[in-house]
Amino acid sequence: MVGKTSVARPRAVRLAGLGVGGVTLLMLLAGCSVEGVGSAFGHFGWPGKGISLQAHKMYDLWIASVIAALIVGVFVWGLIFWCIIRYRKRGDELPVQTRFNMPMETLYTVTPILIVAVLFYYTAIVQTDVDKLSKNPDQVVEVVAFKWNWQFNYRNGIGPDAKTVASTLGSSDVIPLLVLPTNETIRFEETSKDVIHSFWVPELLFKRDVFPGSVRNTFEVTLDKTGRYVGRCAELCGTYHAFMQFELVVVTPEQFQQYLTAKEGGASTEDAMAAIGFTGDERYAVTTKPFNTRRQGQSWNQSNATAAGK
Ligand SMILES: [Cu+2]
Repeated sequence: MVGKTSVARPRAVRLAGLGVGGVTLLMLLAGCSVEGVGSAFGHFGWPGKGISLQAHKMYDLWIASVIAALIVGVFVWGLIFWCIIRYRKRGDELPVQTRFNMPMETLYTVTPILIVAVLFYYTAIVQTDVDKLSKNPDQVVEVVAFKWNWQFNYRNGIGPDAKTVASTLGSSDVIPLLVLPTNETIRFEETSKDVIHSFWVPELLFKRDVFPGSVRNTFEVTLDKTGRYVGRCAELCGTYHAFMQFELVVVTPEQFQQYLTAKEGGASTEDAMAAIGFTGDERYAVTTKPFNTRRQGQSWNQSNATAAGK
Protein backbone atom coordinates (compact mmCIF):
# COMPACT_ATOMS: atom_id res chain seq x y z
CA MET A 1 0.00 0.00 0.00
CA VAL A 2 2.79 2.39 0.94
CA GLY A 3 4.67 1.47 -2.25
CA LYS A 4 1.65 2.24 -4.45
CA THR A 5 1.20 5.75 -3.04
CA SER A 6 4.86 6.63 -3.35
CA VAL A 7 4.87 5.52 -7.00
CA ALA A 8 1.64 7.36 -7.85
CA ARG A 9 2.67 10.72 -6.42
CA PRO A 10 5.88 11.31 -8.38
CA ARG A 11 4.18 10.08 -11.55
CA ALA A 12 1.36 12.61 -11.07
CA VAL A 13 3.86 15.36 -10.43
CA ARG A 14 5.87 14.34 -13.50
CA LEU A 15 2.69 14.33 -15.60
CA ALA A 16 1.69 17.75 -14.31
CA GLY A 17 5.13 19.16 -15.10
CA LEU A 18 5.07 17.61 -18.56
CA GLY A 19 1.61 19.04 -19.25
CA VAL A 20 2.45 22.58 -18.19
CA GLY A 21 5.80 22.47 -19.98
CA GLY A 22 4.26 21.13 -23.18
CA VAL A 23 1.46 23.69 -23.26
CA THR A 24 3.89 26.54 -22.57
CA LEU A 25 6.29 25.36 -25.29
CA LEU A 26 3.52 24.96 -27.87
CA MET A 27 2.08 28.39 -26.99
CA LEU A 28 5.51 29.96 -27.41
CA LEU A 29 6.03 28.20 -30.74
CA ALA A 30 2.57 29.19 -31.93
CA GLY A 31 3.09 32.79 -30.82
CA CYS A 32 6.12 33.05 -33.12
CA SER A 33 4.02 33.23 -36.28
CA VAL A 34 0.34 33.62 -35.55
CA GLU A 35 -0.27 34.76 -39.11
CA GLY A 36 1.62 31.79 -40.57
CA VAL A 37 -0.49 29.32 -38.61
CA GLY A 38 -3.66 31.26 -39.52
CA SER A 39 -3.11 31.19 -43.28
CA ALA A 40 -2.07 27.51 -43.14
CA PHE A 41 -5.49 26.66 -41.67
CA GLY A 42 -7.73 28.90 -43.82
CA HIS A 43 -7.72 31.65 -41.13
CA PHE A 44 -9.89 29.37 -38.96
CA GLY A 45 -13.07 30.63 -40.62
CA TRP A 46 -12.24 34.33 -40.99
CA PRO A 47 -11.94 35.96 -44.42
CA GLY A 48 -8.23 36.78 -43.89
CA LYS A 49 -6.16 39.11 -41.75
CA GLY A 50 -8.38 42.09 -42.56
CA ILE A 51 -7.82 45.49 -44.17
CA SER A 52 -7.45 47.78 -41.14
CA LEU A 53 -4.98 48.14 -38.27
CA GLN A 54 -7.82 47.25 -35.88
CA ALA A 55 -8.67 44.14 -37.91
CA HIS A 56 -5.07 42.88 -37.72
CA LYS A 57 -5.17 43.03 -33.92
CA MET A 58 -8.48 41.16 -33.77
CA TYR A 59 -7.14 38.63 -36.24
CA ASP A 60 -4.06 37.92 -34.13
CA LEU A 61 -6.21 37.56 -31.01
CA TRP A 62 -8.60 35.19 -32.79
CA ILE A 63 -5.91 32.95 -34.27
CA ALA A 64 -3.93 32.86 -31.00
CA SER A 65 -7.11 31.97 -29.06
CA VAL A 66 -7.91 29.14 -31.47
CA ILE A 67 -4.33 27.85 -31.19
CA ALA A 68 -4.55 27.95 -27.38
CA ALA A 69 -7.92 26.14 -27.49
CA LEU A 70 -6.53 23.51 -29.85
CA ILE A 71 -3.48 22.91 -27.64
CA VAL A 72 -5.73 22.40 -24.63
CA GLY A 73 -8.03 20.23 -26.76
CA VAL A 74 -5.24 18.00 -28.05
CA PHE A 75 -3.82 17.66 -24.52
CA VAL A 76 -7.23 16.68 -23.09
CA TRP A 77 -8.05 14.30 -25.96
CA GLY A 78 -4.61 12.72 -25.49
CA LEU A 79 -5.24 12.19 -21.78
CA ILE A 80 -8.68 10.70 -22.46
CA PHE A 81 -7.42 8.23 -25.06
CA TRP A 82 -4.36 7.39 -22.98
CA CYS A 83 -6.66 6.55 -20.00
CA ILE A 84 -9.03 4.54 -22.19
CA ILE A 85 -6.19 2.38 -23.53
CA ARG A 86 -3.84 2.23 -20.52
CA TYR A 87 -6.57 1.55 -17.97
CA ARG A 88 -8.99 -0.56 -19.99
CA LYS A 89 -10.52 -3.33 -17.90
CA ARG A 90 -8.24 -6.32 -17.65
CA GLY A 91 -9.65 -7.96 -14.53
CA ASP A 92 -11.37 -7.07 -11.32
CA GLU A 93 -8.39 -5.28 -9.82
CA LEU A 94 -8.83 -1.48 -9.68
CA PRO A 95 -6.11 0.76 -11.16
CA VAL A 96 -4.13 3.07 -8.87
CA GLN A 97 -6.55 5.52 -7.22
CA THR A 98 -5.22 9.08 -7.06
CA ARG A 99 -8.08 10.97 -5.39
CA PHE A 100 -7.09 13.91 -3.21
CA ASN A 101 -3.79 14.17 -5.03
CA MET A 102 -2.83 17.75 -4.20
CA PRO A 103 -0.45 18.45 -7.14
CA MET A 104 -3.08 17.21 -9.62
CA GLU A 105 -5.93 19.12 -7.95
CA THR A 106 -3.85 22.29 -7.90
CA LEU A 107 -2.86 21.79 -11.53
CA TYR A 108 -6.37 21.49 -12.88
CA THR A 109 -7.61 24.38 -10.77
CA VAL A 110 -4.79 26.80 -11.48
CA THR A 111 -4.23 26.00 -15.19
CA PRO A 112 -7.77 26.91 -16.41
CA ILE A 113 -7.72 30.09 -14.29
CA LEU A 114 -4.39 31.04 -15.87
CA ILE A 115 -5.68 30.34 -19.39
CA VAL A 116 -8.86 32.38 -18.82
CA ALA A 117 -6.84 35.21 -17.26
CA VAL A 118 -4.48 35.35 -20.26
CA LEU A 119 -7.39 35.27 -22.76
CA PHE A 120 -9.23 37.95 -20.75
CA TYR A 121 -6.14 40.16 -20.59
CA TYR A 122 -5.51 40.13 -24.35
CA THR A 123 -9.25 40.43 -25.17
CA ALA A 124 -9.56 43.51 -22.94
CA ILE A 125 -6.51 45.11 -24.58
CA VAL A 126 -7.67 44.45 -28.16
CA GLN A 127 -11.28 45.43 -27.44
CA THR A 128 -10.23 48.73 -25.85
CA ASP A 129 -7.98 49.41 -28.82
CA VAL A 130 -10.68 48.63 -31.41
CA ASP A 131 -13.20 50.84 -29.57
CA LYS A 132 -10.77 53.73 -29.14
CA LEU A 133 -11.84 57.06 -30.63
CA SER A 134 -9.31 59.71 -31.63
CA LYS A 135 -9.79 63.41 -30.80
CA ASN A 136 -9.48 64.57 -34.40
CA PRO A 137 -10.21 61.83 -36.94
CA ASP A 138 -9.03 62.59 -40.48
CA GLN A 139 -12.39 61.66 -42.02
CA VAL A 140 -15.89 61.41 -40.58
CA VAL A 141 -18.57 59.40 -42.36
CA GLU A 142 -22.17 59.37 -41.25
CA VAL A 143 -23.71 55.99 -42.06
CA VAL A 144 -27.46 56.31 -42.52
CA ALA A 145 -29.30 53.00 -42.74
CA PHE A 146 -32.92 52.68 -43.83
CA LYS A 147 -35.25 49.99 -45.15
CA TRP A 148 -33.56 48.81 -47.33
CA ASN A 149 -30.45 50.65 -48.37
CA TRP A 150 -27.62 52.92 -47.22
CA GLN A 151 -26.62 56.55 -47.41
CA PHE A 152 -23.04 57.64 -46.71
CA ASN A 153 -22.52 61.26 -45.74
CA TYR A 154 -19.00 62.72 -45.71
CA ARG A 155 -18.98 65.19 -42.82
CA ASN A 156 -16.94 68.29 -41.99
CA GLY A 157 -16.69 67.44 -38.29
CA ILE A 158 -17.75 65.21 -35.43
CA GLY A 159 -21.27 64.73 -34.11
CA PRO A 160 -24.83 65.35 -35.29
CA ASP A 161 -24.24 69.10 -35.62
CA ALA A 162 -21.52 68.76 -38.26
CA LYS A 163 -22.40 69.43 -41.89
CA THR A 164 -22.54 66.95 -44.76
CA VAL A 165 -20.18 68.02 -47.55
CA ALA A 166 -20.84 65.13 -49.94
CA SER A 167 -23.22 62.19 -49.98
CA THR A 168 -23.86 58.85 -51.68
CA LEU A 169 -27.29 57.28 -51.68
CA GLY A 170 -28.04 53.68 -52.68
CA SER A 171 -31.13 52.64 -54.61
CA SER A 172 -32.78 49.43 -55.82
CA ASP A 173 -30.80 49.76 -59.07
CA VAL A 174 -27.43 51.06 -57.85
CA ILE A 175 -25.25 49.67 -55.07
CA PRO A 176 -23.90 52.61 -52.99
CA LEU A 177 -20.11 52.99 -52.95
CA LEU A 178 -18.30 54.05 -49.79
CA VAL A 179 -15.00 55.46 -51.01
CA LEU A 180 -12.35 55.90 -48.29
CA PRO A 181 -8.59 56.48 -48.05
CA THR A 182 -5.79 54.35 -46.59
CA ASN A 183 -3.57 55.54 -43.72
CA GLU A 184 -6.11 58.00 -42.30
CA THR A 185 -8.26 57.63 -39.20
CA ILE A 186 -11.86 57.27 -40.29
CA ARG A 187 -14.71 57.70 -37.86
CA PHE A 188 -18.09 56.15 -38.62
CA GLU A 189 -21.16 57.67 -37.00
CA GLU A 190 -24.18 55.46 -37.41
CA THR A 191 -27.85 56.34 -37.44
CA SER A 192 -30.98 54.61 -38.73
CA LYS A 193 -34.20 56.07 -40.09
CA ASP A 194 -36.43 53.19 -39.05
CA VAL A 195 -35.36 49.90 -37.44
CA ILE A 196 -32.09 48.41 -36.19
CA HIS A 197 -29.61 47.57 -38.96
CA SER A 198 -25.98 46.52 -38.72
CA PHE A 199 -23.05 47.95 -40.68
CA TRP A 200 -20.76 45.10 -41.69
CA VAL A 201 -17.78 44.83 -43.99
CA PRO A 202 -16.53 41.24 -43.53
CA GLU A 203 -12.95 42.27 -44.44
CA LEU A 204 -12.95 44.76 -41.53
CA LEU A 205 -13.59 41.74 -39.26
CA PHE A 206 -16.06 44.02 -37.52
CA LYS A 207 -19.73 44.95 -37.47
CA ARG A 208 -21.67 47.43 -35.39
CA ASP A 209 -25.44 47.87 -34.99
CA VAL A 210 -27.09 50.97 -36.42
CA PHE A 211 -29.85 52.25 -34.14
CA PRO A 212 -32.74 54.61 -34.85
CA GLY A 213 -33.42 57.54 -32.53
CA SER A 214 -30.87 59.40 -30.47
CA VAL A 215 -28.30 56.58 -30.21
CA ARG A 216 -25.38 57.38 -32.48
CA ASN A 217 -22.98 54.43 -32.53
CA THR A 218 -19.43 55.30 -33.48
CA PHE A 219 -16.22 53.48 -34.24
CA GLU A 220 -12.97 54.18 -36.05
CA VAL A 221 -10.74 52.31 -38.46
CA THR A 222 -7.44 53.00 -40.16
CA LEU A 223 -7.44 51.18 -43.48
CA ASP A 224 -4.15 49.83 -44.82
CA LYS A 225 -5.07 47.95 -47.98
CA THR A 226 -6.55 49.39 -51.17
CA GLY A 227 -9.21 47.35 -52.92
CA ARG A 228 -12.93 46.81 -53.17
CA TYR A 229 -14.84 44.97 -50.48
CA VAL A 230 -18.47 44.02 -50.18
CA GLY A 231 -20.50 45.37 -47.25
CA ARG A 232 -23.80 44.10 -45.91
CA CYS A 233 -26.51 44.69 -43.35
CA ALA A 234 -26.01 42.08 -40.62
CA GLU A 235 -29.22 42.59 -38.65
CA LEU A 236 -32.46 41.04 -39.90
CA CYS A 237 -34.42 44.21 -40.64
CA GLY A 238 -37.32 43.11 -42.81
CA THR A 239 -38.37 41.79 -46.21
CA TYR A 240 -35.44 43.09 -48.27
CA HIS A 241 -32.76 42.80 -45.58
CA ALA A 242 -30.69 40.49 -47.80
CA PHE A 243 -30.64 43.11 -50.56
CA MET A 244 -29.11 45.78 -48.30
CA GLN A 245 -25.61 45.80 -49.67
CA PHE A 246 -22.88 48.33 -50.35
CA GLU A 247 -19.26 48.36 -51.46
CA LEU A 248 -16.26 49.76 -49.63
CA VAL A 249 -13.74 51.18 -52.10
CA VAL A 250 -10.37 51.80 -50.44
CA VAL A 251 -8.12 54.15 -52.41
CA THR A 252 -4.97 56.18 -51.78
CA PRO A 253 -5.34 59.49 -49.84
CA GLU A 254 -4.58 61.44 -53.06
CA GLN A 255 -7.31 59.61 -54.97
CA PHE A 256 -9.70 60.14 -52.08
CA GLN A 257 -9.10 63.90 -52.07
CA GLN A 258 -9.80 64.02 -55.82
CA TYR A 259 -12.94 61.93 -55.35
CA LEU A 260 -14.22 64.12 -52.53
CA THR A 261 -13.45 67.31 -54.46
CA ALA A 262 -15.39 65.97 -57.45
CA LYS A 263 -18.34 65.00 -55.23
CA GLU A 264 -18.29 68.37 -53.48
CA GLY A 265 -18.37 69.99 -56.91
CA GLY A 266 -21.64 68.22 -57.60
CA ALA A 267 -20.37 65.21 -59.58
CA SER A 268 -22.30 61.94 -59.42
CA THR A 269 -20.62 58.99 -57.69
CA GLU A 270 -19.84 57.31 -61.04
CA ASP A 271 -18.34 60.53 -62.47
CA ALA A 272 -16.27 61.01 -59.29
CA MET A 273 -15.09 57.39 -59.62
CA ALA A 274 -14.12 58.11 -63.24
CA ALA A 275 -12.17 61.14 -62.03
CA ILE A 276 -9.90 58.91 -59.96
CA GLY A 277 -9.21 56.37 -62.68
CA PHE A 278 -12.08 53.89 -62.54
CA THR A 279 -13.56 53.42 -65.99
CA GLY A 280 -16.50 51.56 -67.52
CA ASP A 281 -18.16 49.08 -65.17
CA GLU A 282 -15.50 49.82 -62.52
CA ARG A 283 -17.36 53.06 -61.78
CA TYR A 284 -20.04 50.89 -60.18
CA ALA A 285 -19.85 48.17 -57.55
CA VAL A 286 -17.84 45.13 -58.68
CA THR A 287 -18.16 42.89 -55.60
CA THR A 288 -21.96 42.65 -55.67
CA LYS A 289 -24.89 43.67 -57.82
CA PRO A 290 -28.46 44.78 -57.13
CA PHE A 291 -30.91 41.93 -56.70
CA ASN A 292 -34.22 41.90 -58.49
CA THR A 293 -36.61 43.17 -55.86
CA ARG A 294 -39.61 42.32 -58.08
CA ARG A 295 -41.22 45.50 -56.88
CA GLN A 296 -42.30 46.39 -60.41
CA GLY A 297 -43.78 44.12 -63.03
CA GLN A 298 -43.86 41.17 -60.72
CA SER A 299 -45.00 40.56 -57.21
CA TRP A 300 -44.39 37.73 -54.81
CA ASN A 301 -48.06 36.74 -55.24
CA GLN A 302 -48.36 36.65 -58.99
CA SER A 303 -51.94 36.83 -60.18
CA ASN A 304 -51.34 34.38 -63.03
CA ALA A 305 -49.57 31.82 -60.82
CA THR A 306 -51.18 28.45 -60.37
CA ALA A 307 -51.80 27.54 -56.77
CA ALA A 308 -49.89 24.54 -55.48
CA GLY A 309 -51.76 21.27 -55.89
CA LYS A 310 -54.01 22.52 -58.76
CU1 LIG B 1 -30.83 46.26 -42.50
